[in-house]
Amino acid sequence: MAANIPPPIPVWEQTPKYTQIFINNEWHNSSSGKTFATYNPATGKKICDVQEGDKADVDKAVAAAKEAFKLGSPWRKMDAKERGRLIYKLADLVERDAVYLASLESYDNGKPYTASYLVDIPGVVSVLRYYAGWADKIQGKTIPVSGKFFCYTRHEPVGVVGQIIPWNFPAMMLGWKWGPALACGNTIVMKLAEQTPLTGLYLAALTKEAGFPPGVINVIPGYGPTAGAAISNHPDINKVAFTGSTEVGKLILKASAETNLKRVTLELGGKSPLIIFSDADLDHAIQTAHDGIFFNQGQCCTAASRTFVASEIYDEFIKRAKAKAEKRSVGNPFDLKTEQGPQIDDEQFKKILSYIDIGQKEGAKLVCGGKTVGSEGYFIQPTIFADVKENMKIAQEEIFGPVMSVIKFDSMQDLVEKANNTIYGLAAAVVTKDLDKALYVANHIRAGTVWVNTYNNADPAAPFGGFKQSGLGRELGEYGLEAYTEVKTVFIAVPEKNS
Ligand code: TXE
Repeated sequence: MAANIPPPIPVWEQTPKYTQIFINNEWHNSSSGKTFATYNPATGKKICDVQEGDKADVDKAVAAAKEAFKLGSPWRKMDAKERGRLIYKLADLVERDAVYLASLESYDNGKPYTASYLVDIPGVVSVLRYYAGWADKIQGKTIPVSGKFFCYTRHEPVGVVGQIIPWNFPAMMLGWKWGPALACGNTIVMKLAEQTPLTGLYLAALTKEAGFPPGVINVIPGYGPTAGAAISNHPDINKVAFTGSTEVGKLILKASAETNLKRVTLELGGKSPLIIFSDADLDHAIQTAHDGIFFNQGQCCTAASRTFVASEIYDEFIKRAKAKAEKRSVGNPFDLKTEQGPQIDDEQFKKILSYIDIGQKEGAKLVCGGKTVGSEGYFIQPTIFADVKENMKIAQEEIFGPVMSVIKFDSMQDLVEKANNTIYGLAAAVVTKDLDKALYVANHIRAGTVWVNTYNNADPAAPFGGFKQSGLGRELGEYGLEAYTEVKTVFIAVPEKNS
């Protein structure tokens, strides 16, 4: 799927194939008999009804996952290499069905089909392949302890893991969570976001085709306060991995503390600074700022939502950033020329519009955008605010929409403190040709990822996660395995020990 080849014709007109709950490699209706609708954000119209899982369905899924994790089960007895082979097989099936999956992702989420096909679905394939390779390389150590003992460690799977994912990258977030969990030998109960259940259900079907034993992967469409809370409170779930808002992340940590101290990893919100120094190549800086905030309709936890620009280039930056934003094509996600689709739903749409209103009331200067686009769906113009002050709400709170907030700075003094002046610490970036400045910022910013002269790079091999209230733990890379294993230390008394 090379980036320079146009994506094939989408197949989104098809009716979604799977709309039920996936437990034990079988499709089930909800225990309550309830369903919920999923909508096309480009039109606001219903796509289909989906079975609504809640606590009773989570209980069934956890029982299946527990059974699949039982000592002596096919999954527990399976060679690590075979686990890897199954994950590779799943990746191949995702690749086989990439056009369908990308189409379905754009239909349910609204993101441009070109992004689904060139970024999201290849992202699932690559993270699965990366972790497939790890399956037979997860090793303990032998440790030279004192006395006549042989000591070694085993990296065992944690057990039944609950995974709760958001709607902004539905398939990709699933891949980030399944890859390491499966490589380490865990079993999974995943709750999909209520706004975007369709690709996750299709991927569940592919796990059966790949040959995963029943109960290893269970997938529940449903709401947060019901199905999600049932996962975070469940006594038989050993670990929860969550991506979503900081507010809900705190609820999940609290639920763990109040129940069984399940291990918790959290990938939460952000308010990431992008610092542009006066020596920067201005075209490159503007492109970086533009992509950094507008990618995925601004619905990225890493969005460059505070753009610090040096006073020497500030006026020129604003002028050219405005011209660029005004040219961004907003519209039908299935038009291959579309760069920006709709926001996910009415709630996010209204939240973003209210921040645009707040920004103006707080005295920031609306340079462009600020309005809705078209008469149906949840489209918002690419929006730029200039003269933003660092303690304004639009510079402190996560807007999660296509809204760039530009803050002028005069010198290096206080710059890092200002950039760090947020409860979040997910990512940061700097654009400069001066290596000293780049390294100074990279070393002083309190954020899990720093980009220099680039933005939004993620790679299955490189860890990702947040400082401060942006999260707990790391996903991806070798670091991402830690959350999915328990380390067991074994001492064996031996008659004699030699070095
Ligand atoms: O998030 P929620 P929402 C941020 C972003 C956005 C805001 C609200 O600022 O505007 O959060 O979005 C499940 N127990 N991010 O309301 O509610 C929910 O069903 C257990 C940043 O969509 O956090 C979904 O599956 N689970 C973010 C998932 O949590 C619960 C991506 C995320 O939804 C739950 C999304 C509960 N009590 C939003 N309540 C990122 N880090 O990328 C909800 N959920």
